[in-house]
Amino acid sequence: MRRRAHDFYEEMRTRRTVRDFSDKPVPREIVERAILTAGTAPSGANHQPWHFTVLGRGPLRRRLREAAEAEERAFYEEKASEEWLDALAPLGTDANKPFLETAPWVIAVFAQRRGGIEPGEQRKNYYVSESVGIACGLLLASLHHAGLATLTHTPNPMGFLSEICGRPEHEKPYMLVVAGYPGDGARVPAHALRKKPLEQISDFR
Ligand code: IYR
Repeated sequence: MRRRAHDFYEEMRTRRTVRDFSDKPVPREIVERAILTAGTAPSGANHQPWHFTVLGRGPLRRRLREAAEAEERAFYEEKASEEWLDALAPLGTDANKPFLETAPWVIAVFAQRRGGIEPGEQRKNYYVSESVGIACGLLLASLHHAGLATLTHTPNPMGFLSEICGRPEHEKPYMLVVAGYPGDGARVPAHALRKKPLEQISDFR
């Protein structure tokens, strides 16, 4: 048990958010398996209030990039407070999101306000955002375990995603997960390597 807990930590702590992706293809099966893994997450009343729209490379990806970059430009040039821009500075992000076109896969995650378990059901869902957040964590862990780099991306607002992916109004666009191989010479900011020690993130009583 100790060894398994230790080994899992050692593996997960090598996960890095990457913002520069290669166009090298990744088999669809890897993404399918990661989504099945995400689908094992606990959820309110086991309603599994998530939907994953997987965008391979193609015309939708250009639309996605253009729409996301338009929102990001508004964010970086007008909407973001000085405090927020200051917090982002060590990451070196900006409004350009070429990876939305180059990476082999972009997974758009939707949170279903209504659904239930059976296909076509429209029951109220519970703890939607908690459930979908956990599922996204498992999705990232699975993709990392498979040997892929990932990026969680949340342009704000994300309404354009529903239209591009053809999803209904009662589903809230939750997050984009980009997956693939890092681009040649991809680098991660030193800031991202600083993880808080156990004493700072926990206490035992
Ligand atoms: N969505 C923007 C800004 C951004 C916000 C946070 I908080 C980050 O941790 C990273 C980026 C973008 O993707 O550039």
